[in-house]
Amino acid sequence: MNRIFSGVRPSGKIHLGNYLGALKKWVELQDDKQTESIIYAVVDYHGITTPFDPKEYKMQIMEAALDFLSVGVNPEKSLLIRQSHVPQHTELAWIFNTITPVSWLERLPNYKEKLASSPKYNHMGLLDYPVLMAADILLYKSNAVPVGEDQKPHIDITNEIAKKFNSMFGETFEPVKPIFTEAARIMSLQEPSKKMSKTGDDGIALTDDPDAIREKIKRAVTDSGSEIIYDSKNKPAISNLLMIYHVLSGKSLEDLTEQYQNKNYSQFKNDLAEIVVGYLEPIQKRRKEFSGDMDAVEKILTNSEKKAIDMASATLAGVKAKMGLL
Ligand code: AQP
Repeated sequence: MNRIFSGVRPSGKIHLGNYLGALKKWVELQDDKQTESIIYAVVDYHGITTPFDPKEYKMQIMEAALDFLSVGVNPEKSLLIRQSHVPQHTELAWIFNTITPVSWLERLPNYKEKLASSPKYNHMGLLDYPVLMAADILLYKSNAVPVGEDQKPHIDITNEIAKKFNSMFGETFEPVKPIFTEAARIMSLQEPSKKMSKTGDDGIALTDDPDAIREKIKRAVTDSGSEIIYDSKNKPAISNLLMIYHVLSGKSLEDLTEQYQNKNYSQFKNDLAEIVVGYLEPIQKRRKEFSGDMDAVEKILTNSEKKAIDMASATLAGVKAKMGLL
């Protein structure tokens, strides 16, 4: 049985990459017979490892929670928490810090990339991000994590930490597996060699209005040659757009290739824009409903956090007992 944990940093507007790589799967897993428990988190302590505005941050955290609810995270099936409201996350991370070699963290690609984009943010929190992520997952004895492909090295570190803890203090944690979707790496619409990100300016946010979506897709770069075929190596830009079209429309890549055989990029992009607009419409409608009652959203979070604290406390007590801390 799968015990699921996953999270999103409230570092900006949640975009189609986050949705297709993770959130869409989150919703599907709620109805999977193999699912035993689910915790989805706004990982606000991870969010402060890169530049953020404290005046905006509280709102960004609630915006992320709204996005979770609007895409279909159901509080009756999943716990929906703010990481910083369950203090056991950082407590377990501290314990894991004492068994994690710094060299495991320094070589991670995400650390190097984030450091390159904000060199002044070279602090312990950025380096330590994967240790906190290991704590997030293992705190609930989770064994399955739906994430985008960029998170694979962090899942590997989680397993290394779990293995090391087990060998030092006795069997405690099970191996963790990542769950990837078909669209595990949606690329930037302007630079298809980079992944779409919240901090980039070209991501399609789940909250973008129809005109903004049409404009972003119209401006998306394309590859040389006019063929509309899926070939991620030689045609990364059009393949990325085709992948988005395929997942949101349910049409196969082969059918799409056939449909656009004698059509140009502009016809293809117009149709894709309408697919995205149509797909996001009900999500945006639900978001409006939830945002009309933020007290209810707060209640969903606090109820979930109470339950999460009970689960987390049990794991932490077991960990501490094994380490001679109780
Ligand atoms: N482009 C992407 N394609 C597929 N999946 C993606 N994810 C992120 N970008 C893509 C997945 O979304 C989940 C939440 O991501 P995150 O908030 O934990 O952190 P991130 O990977 O740092 O996300 P961003 O969007 O790139 O934000 P910024 O710009 O703030 O760094 C994860 O499961 C992630 O894999």
